[in-house]
Amino acid sequence: MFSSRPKPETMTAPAAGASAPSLAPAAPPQEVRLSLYRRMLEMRGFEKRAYDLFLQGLVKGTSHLGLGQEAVAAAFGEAMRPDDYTFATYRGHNHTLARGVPMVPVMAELMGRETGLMAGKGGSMHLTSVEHGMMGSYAIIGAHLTIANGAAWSAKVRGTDQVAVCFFGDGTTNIGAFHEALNLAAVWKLPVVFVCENNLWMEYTPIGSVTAVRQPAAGRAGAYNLPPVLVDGNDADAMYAIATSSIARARAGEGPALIEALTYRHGGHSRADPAKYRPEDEVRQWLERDPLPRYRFRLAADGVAAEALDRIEAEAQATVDEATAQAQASAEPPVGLVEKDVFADGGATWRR
Ligand SMILES: Cc1ncc(C[n+]2csc(CCOP(=O)(O)OP(=O)(O)O)c2C)c(N)n1
Repeated sequence: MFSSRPKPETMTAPAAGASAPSLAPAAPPQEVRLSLYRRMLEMRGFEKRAYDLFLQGLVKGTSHLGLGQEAVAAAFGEAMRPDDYTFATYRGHNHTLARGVPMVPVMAELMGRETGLMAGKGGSMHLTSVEHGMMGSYAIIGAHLTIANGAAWSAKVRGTDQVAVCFFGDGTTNIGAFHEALNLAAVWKLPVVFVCENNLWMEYTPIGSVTAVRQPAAGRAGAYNLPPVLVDGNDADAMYAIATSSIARARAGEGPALIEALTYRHGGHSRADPAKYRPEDEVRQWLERDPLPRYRFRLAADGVAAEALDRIEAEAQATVDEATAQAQASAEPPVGLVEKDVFADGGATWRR
């Protein structure tokens, strides 16, 4: 068994040259913090429910849960403008909900229902809602980084000030598209923020065992003339601070950012994976750093009343229950839907 690195302790001892804004993040305003807490709770509740529904045979196909990684998506969702663009991976439930896509069609999509976000034809790995700026969940590792560049370039050409935010895992930093995308984004000063969610494992392989640098994203930022940024991805305040500053820079025309957020998935890579390959001690240490109880503790310490936090928790749970009931009550797609939305030629006028 390989031992994975970096170990959780590195969260307080970033690699040489990496900045660690997480060490002293300025606290966001109170309403932002309460919203962050609510968002994380809804994501957690949604994914736990999705897993239960899978065990009951009601969620079809595979899915990849981001349990434990909620702070990253929640913070960016809070910091982004409604017309900004999100590009996510197959582990994209949280990033979709973070953009304000209602939970009912997302849940219905996982259950393969007609009212699902993709009319039940995409499932967990293909969540997309252009009207919410959710530009897709991509299953091909690294492919969406170049697509995010395209969206950012389009925004730049059109002069719209929109920013593209692209999320991916640590393993993605070892694929060619990562390097192509980072290089072009830097050369063209594109308004794109690349967010590596370093959960230490690429499927069943520890990232440290196959990577030449200690920090897979931050350790390579210099190659693209970008500052190395290493942040505690389980700290919603720290994530919000880096999300707002990197988005503001990109929006102001100062070019891309590459952020490495240290985090951990609580479960297996996908739902067929019991994740027995991970050292028990590592799992235990990271569960102790669970972003949700940690945030509740901090909010309470900063004076938010227990009743207010209890109420947010109850409301988040009610949202999940309601979404489950509505999704379950909706019909399966009619067979005729198979041939709908399969192909769009877009016409040929753009060639002229
Ligand atoms: C081009 C390509 N190669 C291989 C795969 C198979 N694959 C799916 S997930 C995965 C691991 C990705 O790890 P990471 O980027 O760290 O993301 P995480 O799953 O941890 O979020 C691999 C190799 C794929 N989907 N695409």
